[in-house]
Amino acid sequence: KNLKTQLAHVAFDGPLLNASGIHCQTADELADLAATANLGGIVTKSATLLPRQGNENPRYYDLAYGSINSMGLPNLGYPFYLDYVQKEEAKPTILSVAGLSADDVIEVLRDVQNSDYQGLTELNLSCPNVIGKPQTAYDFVATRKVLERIFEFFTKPIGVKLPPYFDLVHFDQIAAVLNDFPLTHVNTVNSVGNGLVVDIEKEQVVTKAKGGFGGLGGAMILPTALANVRALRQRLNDNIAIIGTGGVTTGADVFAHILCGADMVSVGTQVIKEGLGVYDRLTQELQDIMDEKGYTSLADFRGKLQEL
Ligand code: RRO
Repeated sequence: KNLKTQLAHVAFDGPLLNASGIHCQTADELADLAATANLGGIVTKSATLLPRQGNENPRYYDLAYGSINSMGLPNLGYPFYLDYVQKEEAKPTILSVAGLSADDVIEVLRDVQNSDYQGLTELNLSCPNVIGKPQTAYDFVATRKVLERIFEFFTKPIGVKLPPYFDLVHFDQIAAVLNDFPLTHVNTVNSVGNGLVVDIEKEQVVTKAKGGFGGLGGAMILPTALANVRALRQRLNDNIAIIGTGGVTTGADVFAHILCGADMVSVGTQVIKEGLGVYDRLTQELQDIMDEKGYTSLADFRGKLQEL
């Protein structure tokens, strides 16, 4: 079977990625990803202009049905990740970039543009956990403005990471913005922002920052993630690829993302629960489903979800 896939000019041996933020902040973690079988490519922790410690602990909490996090964008600063992606040879990379302001984003992307890096970049417009900062992509005017500024000078392949949307009108509105720009891809979804988990024994929240409000991930967000992949695939230009992220715990979930239109699929919470061996298991389970159905490539079923 052939699990090959592609984003813009970049070819991947398989469709699976780590979700940004998952096991990709330090040099050691990134080296682990480079050595992970059945991981098609490597996404970096979202990088900011300056290094950040992130929010106070506890900032990640494991749940039976997923996870909640309030990490607060801890990262080593973009020069580290820009250097890393230029040296990585084992797999294709996606350099994730975030900003505390549009000016920060522009400054980082100018350096990416001026570097020798020829791979993919992804602008995170959807971090829910930076204290006092809204998720940019919920503001359609601000999103258009930052993309206009970026494409005045940026000529390398770049996509965006989006938050989940919950209204069909919002899918129309974000797609209308994104379709006006030469984006390589859209990565959907980031965590479901500002959930609240309650420990009833302690009568307490479970993460420290923002009074316990944090981003939800894992099995509980799968239907939301699939809806976002499907709704955006129905609305975005054909030349914008889709990375499906959210709620994957089985090969069947990977299959579902691809059926909704995903070109690649990333895994976050389940990597933390199970370790990097998860990519072997998901790949085997996906292949078993393809075998059963007689499919030999991802294109045989990508985007082919049927309506009743
Ligand atoms: O670091 C985080 O708190 C974080 C980020 Br930047 C993000 O994009 N999504 C998320 O769930 N956590």
